[in-house]
Amino acid sequence: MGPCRIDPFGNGPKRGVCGADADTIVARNLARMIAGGAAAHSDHGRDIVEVLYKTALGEAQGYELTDVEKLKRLANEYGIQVDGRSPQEIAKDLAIEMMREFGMIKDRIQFVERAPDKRKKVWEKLGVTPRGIDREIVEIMHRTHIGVDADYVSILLQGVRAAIADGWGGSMIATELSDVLFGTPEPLEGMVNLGVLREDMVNVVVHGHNPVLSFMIAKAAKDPELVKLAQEKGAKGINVVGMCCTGNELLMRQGIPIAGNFLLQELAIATGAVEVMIVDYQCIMPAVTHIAKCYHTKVVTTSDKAKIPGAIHVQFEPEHGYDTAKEILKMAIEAYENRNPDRVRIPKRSMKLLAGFSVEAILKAFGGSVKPLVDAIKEGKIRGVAGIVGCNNPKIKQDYNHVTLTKRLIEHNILVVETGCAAIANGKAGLMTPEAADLAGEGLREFCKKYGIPPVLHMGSCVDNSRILVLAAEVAKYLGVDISDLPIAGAAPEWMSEKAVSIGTYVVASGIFTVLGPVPPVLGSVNVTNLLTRDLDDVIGATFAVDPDPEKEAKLIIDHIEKKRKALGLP
Ligand code: MSK
Repeated sequence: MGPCRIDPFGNGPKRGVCGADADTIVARNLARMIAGGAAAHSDHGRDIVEVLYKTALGEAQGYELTDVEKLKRLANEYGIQVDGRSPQEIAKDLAIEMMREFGMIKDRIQFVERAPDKRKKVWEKLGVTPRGIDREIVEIMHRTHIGVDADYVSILLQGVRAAIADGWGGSMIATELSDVLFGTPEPLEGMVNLGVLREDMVNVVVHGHNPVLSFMIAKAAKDPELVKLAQEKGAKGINVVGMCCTGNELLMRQGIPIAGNFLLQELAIATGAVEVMIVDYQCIMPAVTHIAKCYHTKVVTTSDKAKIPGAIHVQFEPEHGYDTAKEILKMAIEAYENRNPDRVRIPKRSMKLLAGFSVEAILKAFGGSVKPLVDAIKEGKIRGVAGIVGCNNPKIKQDYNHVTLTKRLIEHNILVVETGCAAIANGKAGLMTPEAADLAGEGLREFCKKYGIPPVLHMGSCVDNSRILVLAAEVAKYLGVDISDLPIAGAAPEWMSEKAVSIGTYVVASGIFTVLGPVPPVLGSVNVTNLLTRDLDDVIGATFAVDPDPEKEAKLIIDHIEKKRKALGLP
């Protein structure tokens, strides 16, 4: 019957052959983007649950329960008995409970309980409280099939429900269990940009998202047998560096350097100094194998969900995690011999940054509570908080929107928290050092110097946007208000992935005004556009805004924050 091509702007047909109009088609397409993004995050979360389960059974080689305190806190939230039980027993029960979150056994996902009561009531009234993570995603695919849901409001509400299931479900599970397995991040120094590649070492780039792979690679790279092997080949050792969000996961917990964000993945190979790029899934351009062919670089795929023509596939299973990591690293050491020194061009540039700002670390920096932050906001020293997240987009000069927007906001005394490629962008720009406080307005500068923090806090990877939700919920609960009452905002100035669409949707659904740089594909429907940018405010307390100019994005956020301050009666 299709493809569904109509002409909402001219004199062409206004309905498809089945009768679907622009509102239906746009809403269906947008909902499917949300489903794609929520599925990617949540399937990543599911993989971590599996590793937790296998670790609890002693079947995951090289993995351990690192943050047992957090494991116990999570078990308490799930009503799992903690006293008198071993961490392994608790972890097994927690993993089983979390597996249930994906299906239809429960009628609401557990972490929704972390939201302020007022927010939960908004969700209940709209019927968007998620029941199961997979269920909401599958239901989008069902509803958007030919001849099912044709009402754009109804379709988009299901999109909202799946997005909440991502942010407060799949992504939050991924974050929390990664902390249990690999440690809850604490502030630590790291380096970022292509200059972290080493001319005198075997360079291994880990790229993708799931820390289950990258941690094992980082661990095995210290194996004396492999270090010796690398030295025998003339290298000083093995240099593991990150790319995109799996890089953020390693940086946040171990200070392992990051070579770059999304648009640097091909350029890392083009330095001629990368022996192996090891990838898991998400945001990996198939182009990397084409670039790699021009050099001695091998691309190794490790997940049967993400195979790339031209790559070597080594299936990574947690049961043999350490052995597989060693096998891949041996490939890298062998490839080092084939490196052509005449073609090595590593840019000298790299930048110091302070990362590791989990919610726990932020609260610790403030003496154990959100009070100092809230007091600074109340006094007006800090006007508000903005979360800047998301990708690079080849339609935008790389990092320009991220950096420009961030600079303007800190100048206006708005504390910025970041994740994903946005965080890497501002790390490269030098905005994540305590010294960067000198670029902030007077109040924020004073606050940062008092607590020894940068004006831009690195909160982790894409799934770690869930940390921002938890922080916002903590502040709202402390003040006895809804998240939508707070002087806070979100932005995705260079977004491009479906995951970013899901993130933007759950951020807005959580009550946070969100500015997008690139326009999402919704302009074909005036009704959908109006709903997203205007009418949602009445029902959810937040909307999207779109502006490709970061200076204007900053103005939108500053105005919004001042409006919210006024409504709260703040000076
Ligand atoms: S890696 S989803 S390009 S932020 Fe998380 Fe970066 Fe966007 Fe991928």
